[in-house]
Amino acid sequence: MKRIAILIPAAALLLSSAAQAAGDLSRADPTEIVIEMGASGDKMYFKPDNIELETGKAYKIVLKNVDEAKHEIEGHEFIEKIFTRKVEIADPSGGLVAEIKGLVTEVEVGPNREAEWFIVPVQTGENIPIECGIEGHKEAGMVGTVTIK
Ligand SMILES: [Cu+2]
Repeated sequence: MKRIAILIPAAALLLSSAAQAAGDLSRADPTEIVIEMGASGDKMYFKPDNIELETGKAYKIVLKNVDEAKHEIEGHEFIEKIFTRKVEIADPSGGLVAEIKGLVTEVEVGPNREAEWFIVPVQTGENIPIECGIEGHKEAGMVGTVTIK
């Protein structure tokens, strides 16, 4: 049932953009937002830990892990409110390693690496929780919120 809830907004987005001839959102120039994933002492964090997005706008969320440990970003409610265009992974020199398209429910980033998550929010929501799903990281403070206007 969860899968249906995710697919409907994406389908509605594609239908409405076609009907309004508002342009191809899957190719729109994205607004870049960098979220740093890291640790300081015994605390772990997302920085910033609150981001604000708008429905119908294209975003490139750069997940920049500056830590020696791997980190993830996930959140069931958040995933249901966005359409993922793709996830891109580059090698340290910037060469493309992989471009992943389709339903994404979490993104895990290796130590001192980054990934780019291209999304279009399709539903509004206030203070939608996100967290790192790796054991103990949420408890260490690796949580945040997303507001979609
Ligand atoms: Cu983490």
